Amino acid sequence: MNAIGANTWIWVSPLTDERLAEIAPHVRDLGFDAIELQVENPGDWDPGRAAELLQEHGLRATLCAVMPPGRDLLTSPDEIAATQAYLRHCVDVARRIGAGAIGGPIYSAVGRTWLLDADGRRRTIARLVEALRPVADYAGEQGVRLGLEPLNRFETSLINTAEQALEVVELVGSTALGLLLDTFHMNIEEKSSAAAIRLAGSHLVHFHACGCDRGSPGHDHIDWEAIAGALREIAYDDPICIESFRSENTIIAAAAAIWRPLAPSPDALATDGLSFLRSLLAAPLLQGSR
Ligand code: LER
Ligand code: MN
Repeated sequence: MNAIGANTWIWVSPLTDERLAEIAPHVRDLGFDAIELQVENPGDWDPGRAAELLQEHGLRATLCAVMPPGRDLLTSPDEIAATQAYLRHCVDVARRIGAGAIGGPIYSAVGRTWLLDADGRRRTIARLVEALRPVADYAGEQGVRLGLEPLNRFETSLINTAEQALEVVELVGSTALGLLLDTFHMNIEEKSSAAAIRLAGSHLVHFHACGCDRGSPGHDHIDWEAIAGALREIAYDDPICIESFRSENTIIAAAAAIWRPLAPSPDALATDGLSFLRSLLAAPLLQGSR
């Protein structure tokens, strides 16, 4: 069965060494196998200390890159260079904490949307491929994979679907570059989340699970049996992480448009989601799930 993780944004933002020292044992006590950390600002927390802490508590690590305004692979040369340096730093952090992949919308700032005609889109994707290739090469050298994450149309206009992400993956042509799929975004953008997972196939390097309202997975209208069936079909065996946020963490809450509590408490969100995912993944595969 896949390792199940929780991201620390369910509880805090930004992450610090002190906060991680409290949350890691808590996440372990709640029953998770993995914890997802984020590099909001390099230096917020120390990767060496985090590696020791996660080892002490027997937690696997997963890592997300964060793309606020100003972090972008499609803007000015200076901003692109700084973003490439940031992503290389994330690769180093992933390596240090033992995360096999870093995921996120590693192409453009979250919330930046603009209209492109077919020709403009072709040129923009070509620029993205040029900017991503050296980062993917570096990740490959370090033995870390990158998961390009499609986001919903309100968070980006560039890559909304698995098919669009795969186009970039194929053009970059590096085995280090794959996809991160997130049930929240797929529920908005894909005709079938299960079909998107099957399309990603062996390129899927990480997976975010949360309800259609960004709360706990389960007890919502997402077709979880079909998703579990597709993940099994493509033999996805890396972690599945619950990704959610709370309105108290104002910067990330505004980026993800979290305006109300999504559960009675962060712990309730995490534990409800964990027990749902464990029983989902343990259940026999339903025939014909789409
Ligand atoms: C990041 O993984 C994500 O899914 C975004 O929606 C965060 O704004
Ligand atoms: Mn996500």
